[in-house]
Amino acid sequence: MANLRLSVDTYWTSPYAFSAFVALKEKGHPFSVHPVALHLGEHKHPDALAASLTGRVPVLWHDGWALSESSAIDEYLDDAFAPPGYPRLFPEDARERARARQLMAWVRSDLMPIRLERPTTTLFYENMDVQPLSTAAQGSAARLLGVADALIASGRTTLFASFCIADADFALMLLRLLWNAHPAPKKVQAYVEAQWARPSVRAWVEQKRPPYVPY
Ligand SMILES: N[C@@H](CCC(=O)N[C@@H](CS)C(=O)NCC(=O)O)C(=O)O
Repeated sequence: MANLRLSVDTYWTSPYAFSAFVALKEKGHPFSVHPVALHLGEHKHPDALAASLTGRVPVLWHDGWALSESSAIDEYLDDAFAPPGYPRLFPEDARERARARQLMAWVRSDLMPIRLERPTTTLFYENMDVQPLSTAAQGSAARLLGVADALIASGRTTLFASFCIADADFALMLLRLLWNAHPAPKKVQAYVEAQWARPSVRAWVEQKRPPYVPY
């Protein structure tokens, strides 16, 4: 049986580790988790660097072989544990699969003001300080909600006919606004709520976390 291990941050707040963790859970294959203390520089240890190459989490270990970069991990898992034996992480249709990858690349490379002003600590820890969004973040929020409005069909709680890993990533990005009292259309709220109720997502959300120490 395959030996799978995932390195995540000790606080369980990394949106990238979240994506890889949800992907693994969706596959249903047993795996272990290795929390890495980023605030103590554990990811910069020579062994960790040699494995990740990038000096970041998440890192997936599969039978001793290591891979970092969350979207590469998600795609690798869909290749290594492919349908029909395992649930699909990316849509079968080429254009839907491309759209999912586009969205995943976008939430990782853009919308920086939202990521800075609504960090994931505001989702996974209580009583985090939040200030009103800056003008730049309001602009990013309008773009994010515009994309959500264009891609989420009324009455549907997944982007495509069934769940794909882009749903989890997209919901997490939207949640940065919604859980910080940002208004959003009902269909977007319903989409995010449904995604946040998925068992694979709950498994991440409900992790026991150590007290958060800013670093
Ligand atoms: N593009 C990478 C980003 C990974 C990343 O930035 N991880 C952060 C935690 S959220 C990290 O390891 N930070 C430690 C550092 O940069 O020193 C991915 O998608 O996996």
